[in-house]
Amino acid sequence: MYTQGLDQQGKEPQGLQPRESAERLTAFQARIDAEEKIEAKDWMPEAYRRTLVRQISQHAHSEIIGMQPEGNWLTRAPTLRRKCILLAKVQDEAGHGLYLYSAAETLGTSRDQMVADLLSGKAKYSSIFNYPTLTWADIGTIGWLVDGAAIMNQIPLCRCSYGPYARAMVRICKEESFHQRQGFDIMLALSRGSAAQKAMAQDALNRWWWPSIMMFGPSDKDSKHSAQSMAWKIKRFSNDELRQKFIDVTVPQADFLGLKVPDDELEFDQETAHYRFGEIDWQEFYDVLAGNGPCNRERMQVRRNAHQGGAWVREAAQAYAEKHAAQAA
Ligand code: FAQ
Repeated sequence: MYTQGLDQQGKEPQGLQPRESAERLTAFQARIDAEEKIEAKDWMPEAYRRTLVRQISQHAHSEIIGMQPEGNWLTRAPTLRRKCILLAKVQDEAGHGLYLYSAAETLGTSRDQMVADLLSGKAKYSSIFNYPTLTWADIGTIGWLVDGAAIMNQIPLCRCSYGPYARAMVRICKEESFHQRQGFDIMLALSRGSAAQKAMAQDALNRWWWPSIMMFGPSDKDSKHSAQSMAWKIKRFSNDELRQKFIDVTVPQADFLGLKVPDDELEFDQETAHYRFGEIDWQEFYDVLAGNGPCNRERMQVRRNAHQGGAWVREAAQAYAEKHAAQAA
């Protein structure tokens, strides 16, 4: 627990202003409003710190769990070239998880604690990774839609008020851009291929469309964190705004592929220059968040096994570091 400014009993040292005095909170908000970056050692309200640890750690967990659906196809990629690309992508996701855990650690919570919260089910990860990858077209669809949605959500995070998160997001977004393109390239190859390949691409789009647009989170009226996160410039756009932007750029891409988005109410509105779309099944979204999606249990079991299986590596690394520290002393 972060205790900067408190003595060992957790009391305010005498003579200092209270940790969260109105003056401090106002001065903090003024820095945010002036677009200054907040850095790790700067004073910040506890709620700002907690919000960031929650969001960044859940983002990190999503990258790590997100390796599973695609990892499932590494041994079955249709060509050596596709296999190399997919391998690089899955490794990138691991790297994103590590930058993000590091960014979150600057806020005073250890990576061990964050991982423990994931494994105990206390911390969430993105709903999208609880769906199965049944065919090779699902790999194309994940790159095209899931990475596409991730980019839409994450480009504004490069301007997040918290410096370490914003800077981590710059590199992550560059890599997500390559991921999106490789996914679209798979979809292009399939949609220009045989009738069976095109049908496989359409089937994957049918299954992934709605879960992808749920990735942006609950509708604005039900989003409990959005208002405060936007005031703190952690989020720059609301969940619904980002969802709409994603739909507006993605539907023409589906048209280009000759695929049909599975939404009979989808229609371009000339007046607003946005697509109108059908009702999202929020019950499905909340079921997945509650742990009852098609793959939630499997994803967590694989992660627990991997964590246990990696214990000897962590112990060996620790023993090595201690040996070197002792030699240097
Ligand atoms: N899934 O009040 P809000 C990727 C939770 S990375 C699960 O709107 P907030 C790369 C939310 O945590 C994908 N839970 O919350 C990749 C909160 O619960 P809590 C991950 C969700 O934080 C590609 C509650 O609902 N990206 O894809 C979801 O203001 C391919 C109320 O929601 C990020 O994490 C959801 N979809 O807005 C990897 C980006 N949506 O914490 C591999 C950073 C909401 O109170 C392969 N995160 N919840 O228990 C964000 O931008 C935000 O946290 C949102 C949610 C937009 C996800």
